[in-house]
Amino acid sequence: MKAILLVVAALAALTAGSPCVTDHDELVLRLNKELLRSTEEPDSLPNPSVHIALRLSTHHNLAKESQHLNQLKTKLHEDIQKSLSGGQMVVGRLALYILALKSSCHDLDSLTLSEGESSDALLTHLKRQMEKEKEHIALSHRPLTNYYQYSLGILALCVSGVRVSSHVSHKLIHAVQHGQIKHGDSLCIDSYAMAGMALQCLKEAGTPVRNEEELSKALATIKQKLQHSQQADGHIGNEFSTGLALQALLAMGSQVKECSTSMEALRSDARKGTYHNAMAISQTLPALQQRSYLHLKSHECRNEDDTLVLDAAPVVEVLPSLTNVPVRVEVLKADGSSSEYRLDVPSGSSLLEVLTLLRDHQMGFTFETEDSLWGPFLSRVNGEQARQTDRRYWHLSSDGSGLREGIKDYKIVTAQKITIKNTGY
Ligand code: B12
Repeated sequence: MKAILLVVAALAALTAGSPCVTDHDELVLRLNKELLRSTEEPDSLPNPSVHIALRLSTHHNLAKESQHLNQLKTKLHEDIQKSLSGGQMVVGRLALYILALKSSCHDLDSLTLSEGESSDALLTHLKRQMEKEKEHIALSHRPLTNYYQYSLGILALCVSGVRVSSHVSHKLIHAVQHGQIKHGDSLCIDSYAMAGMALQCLKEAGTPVRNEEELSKALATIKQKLQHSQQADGHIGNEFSTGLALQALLAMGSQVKECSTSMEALRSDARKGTYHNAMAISQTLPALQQRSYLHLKSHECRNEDDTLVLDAAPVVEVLPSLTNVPVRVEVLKADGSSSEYRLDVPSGSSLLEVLTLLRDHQMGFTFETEDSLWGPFLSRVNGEQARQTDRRYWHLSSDGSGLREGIKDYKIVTAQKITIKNTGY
């Protein structure tokens, strides 16, 4: 009996001391604060995904969140208006903007965008953009943007109580069932997750679809794809898709226990500082708090906590690195021609710093970037543009492995060969 009691006591001590029990709240709070701090960066465009995560969180700083909402309504609004006037697709950003407004319980009808002569409500524009996407899929089997944004569009309409046309939903269901959802040339967990939340929303809203059975099958396929993509360390896809995948599983009714391996994978990444990009935090924090974008449907902005305070910004002294590492940069153009550059860079430099050094040293290397919610996207190298309209992009890899971060976030600490390849998808 004494022995059994000892075992029980030892087990209890073990569980109490397990990492998922001890530092979960602390990690969530840290990420929450980092996300709030990111809204204070003066130059960057206010990020709607950050706003959604702040609003879905348990802890709030209502004054700062309201300031951020105002920035979205001015700066992001203007940015979307500019793109729309220039004839560009705005599905993803508009959908995130609508979800962000919804997360703050803002009246959606009070805001309009204009296209040509007419000025219409945001949801009317989103519906119109989704029609364009649908027609493009009918013609060429892919959206003008991508299935991640197409799903976001459906989700934003559905969460706002707008009926999504059965033709629009059918195109997503079909893409899921025919494995057409890719990131580059590999399976895109992020997009399957977003599709899962969008289709689940339609199911719960009782939205008429072309075929009920097909909708259920697509949801089952997504669930299965997400579950089968879970690795031994708990990641579903990679460290940047796991949060979205968990959100989708939660939305689709799966139980995601706080001590599950996937949750532990997120916490372990958070401890290591993997989530320093605000966009990455914004897609992870809701899952850590057992929340998904579907919660926005019934979100009420009442009796909210208002205890989240920012401590003084930590003073980070960046000491110049004493060690240099050799880097080779290879550029492979669309016609197969290649150029190689060699240089030594201070250990810890970002790839963006490396490319800037190369350009400044006038080795014949040039590059340009485009801003995105994730940071600078490499768009032109040595005068050659890899365009989304041509289904091409500059793929980044290091010693043959695809980078899992962009040029600003990826840090170089060891000798390596970076390959920048104009790739079709
Ligand atoms: C679609 C997509 C792509 C498409 C974009 C073109 C298209 N078809 O629309 C393609 C295939 C080109 C692509 C490329 C890359 N991608 Co990508 N992409 C996505 C995805 C699934 C959706 C993005 C989106 O539309 N968002 C919605 C709109 C509203 O936001 P947006 O900011 O305006 O969208 C633009 C940017 O996100 C940009 N973009 C896409 N990927 C990346 C990656 C980085 C690092 C940056 C800065 C920008 C960027 O393209 C979008 C359309 O214009 C996300 C998934 C996610 N969780 O966000 C991954 C994701 C953002 N991509 C990722 C990565 C790693 C890349 C690559 C670096 C891969 C590589 N090894 O080369 C490259 C970018 C290289 C470069 N030239 O700078 C990671 C980023 C993780 C991180 N911590 O930075 C994500 C999160 C996927 C993942 N889980 O790993 N991507």
